[in-house]
Amino acid sequence: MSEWKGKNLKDMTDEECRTACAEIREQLLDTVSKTGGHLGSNLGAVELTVALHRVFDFERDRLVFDVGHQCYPHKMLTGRADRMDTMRKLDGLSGFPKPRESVTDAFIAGHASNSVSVALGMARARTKLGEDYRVIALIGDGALTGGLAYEGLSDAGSSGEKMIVILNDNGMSIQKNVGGVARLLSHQHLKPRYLRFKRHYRAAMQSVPGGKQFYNFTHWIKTHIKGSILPSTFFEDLGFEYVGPVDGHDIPELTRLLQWADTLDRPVLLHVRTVKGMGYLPAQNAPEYYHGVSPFDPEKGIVCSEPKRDYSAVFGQTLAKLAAEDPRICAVTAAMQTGTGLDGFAQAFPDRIYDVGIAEGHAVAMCAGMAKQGLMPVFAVYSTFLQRAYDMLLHDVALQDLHVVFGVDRAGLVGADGETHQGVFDLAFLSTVPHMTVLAPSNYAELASMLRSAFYDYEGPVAVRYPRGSEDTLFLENTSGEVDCVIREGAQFTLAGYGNMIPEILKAADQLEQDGISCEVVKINRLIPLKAERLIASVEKTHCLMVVEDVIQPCSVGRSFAFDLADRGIELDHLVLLTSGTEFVRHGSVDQLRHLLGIDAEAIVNKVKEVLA
Ligand SMILES: Cc1ncc(C[n+]2csc(CCOP(=O)(O)OP(=O)(O)O)c2C)c(N)n1
Repeated sequence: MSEWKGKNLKDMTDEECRTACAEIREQLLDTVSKTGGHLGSNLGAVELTVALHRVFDFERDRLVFDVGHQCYPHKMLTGRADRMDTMRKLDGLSGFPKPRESVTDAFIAGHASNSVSVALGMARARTKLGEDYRVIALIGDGALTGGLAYEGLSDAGSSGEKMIVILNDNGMSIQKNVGGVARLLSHQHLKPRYLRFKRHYRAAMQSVPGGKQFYNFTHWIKTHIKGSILPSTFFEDLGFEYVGPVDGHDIPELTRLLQWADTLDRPVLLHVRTVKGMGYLPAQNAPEYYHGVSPFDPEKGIVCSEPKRDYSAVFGQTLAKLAAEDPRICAVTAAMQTGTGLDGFAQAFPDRIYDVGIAEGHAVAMCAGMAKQGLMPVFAVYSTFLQRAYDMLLHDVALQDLHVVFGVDRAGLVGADGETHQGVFDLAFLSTVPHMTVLAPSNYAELASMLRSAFYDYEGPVAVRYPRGSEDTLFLENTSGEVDCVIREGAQFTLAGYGNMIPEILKAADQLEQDGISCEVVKINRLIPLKAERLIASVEKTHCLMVVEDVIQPCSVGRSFAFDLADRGIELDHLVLLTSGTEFVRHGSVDQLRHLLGIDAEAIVNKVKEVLA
């Protein structure tokens, strides 16, 4: 049952629903400003979510969120309001839909543009199995820039399946939405007033003798006249019954239209206009700052002080320097300009940055075209979203031997966003791409040097993968000139790693030294192709090796190295490979997750002692 403060939404009046919306907004602002998370999208979707819960029953009906970052009001209406302050914390609620949390969460989401495909699959399953429930996809205009959405719409429109696609159009992706889709949506128009008239006209005609035939005749004439003099909407051409745009904050109107959509036995697309950040002025006025927030004071709003210095910022600054020297360099982002640190670059070189929308596959194929014709593109992308572009990387870049640079941001554990966002897979898939180079800095200086190196010292596809957040001051040396190097000498045990694992390994080595175990630490800078001569020399000395990584176990560097050792006939007394394991990694802080996965300093110390014992 969908309820707010103990009252079933289906029994509430419009006025009571409005009050509920105000209370939901208040709680949203209060909790998200403490926990961090997605604010603007949720504030904008409150009325829409309430209307949906008024009309449908999501214990049975299926609501498929696109991206899923706008699901907070849905969680609050489905028995989780009192646990919202645990959201994104270890063992707390997830910031995305999670069927394991509630039967009302129909499907896990996190990556954009798949909702229509998933919903169509559900609708087809329902029809094939002779079951009876509704299926609704809720997709934003930003997610509609992703090609996958059109594959779903094209199939769904022609399928004839009873389903509803709700397009939540707020003109925004994380930043202002881009491209032809944004323009297309501003032209789509079919007045709900016309639909109301049509509804009443049909009802009236059906109640008089012969009225039904008369209605069908006039409907036929209207359709043909309309078709010949008015352009149909894009969605109608795809096979949807299109209605919109409607005010997405008008609960009675939304309720009526959803009820009407529910009476139709075919695919319906309801185009809803909402205001991102609705009800909280700072977020309404600057929605790009309130898409995803860290904890902040709602009284003051987010104070935009000095831009913070983190790996993304250093990437952007370095790229701008390189671009100033070399006119061939240009940057590509898939709707993540700010997140990947490219705002400064965009200001300095507005005609050398391309925001392609949430379209990672297209971004990589486009980079391939740019590289083929003489440019030096860099695609700045989060590790988790690069997953979308694996085939383009193989087919359009590597196979054609093209020099495209990848700035792979948020590589490794990312923390609170959880399973859908952990950057633990990139190494596994990049390691299968022929001619691929992967470099891994452990501090800002190394990131800057490696980025330059990626452009000028290598050919083919080159990825520089760097963690989320800031560098750890425990290791500030720039060792990027070497493919691997000894950063601490020792005699008994070799500890190896890269990226964010280096400070953990150094802490462990300190502790082990105090406990009487001398460890040599080898840092691997180039993960692919792996040519770790220093590491080999070290293990030939110690005969004991532990490789520590925050990536999925298959295709980890440690595994590749183990094969290398076997090839060379080098046998070790002890070989320990620590990784993020073989499972999806849930949400929690990065420190907590490292601890749980057994890849923090403490776990390294314990494991070395255990092995030596
Ligand atoms: C494949 C993929 N790339 C990038 C992202 C990052 N991302 C999360 S939300 C978002 C914007 C979504 O915009 P829209 O669908 O319009 O929803 P809104 O936030 O405006 O409600 C982006 C780019 C993602 N989730 N998935």
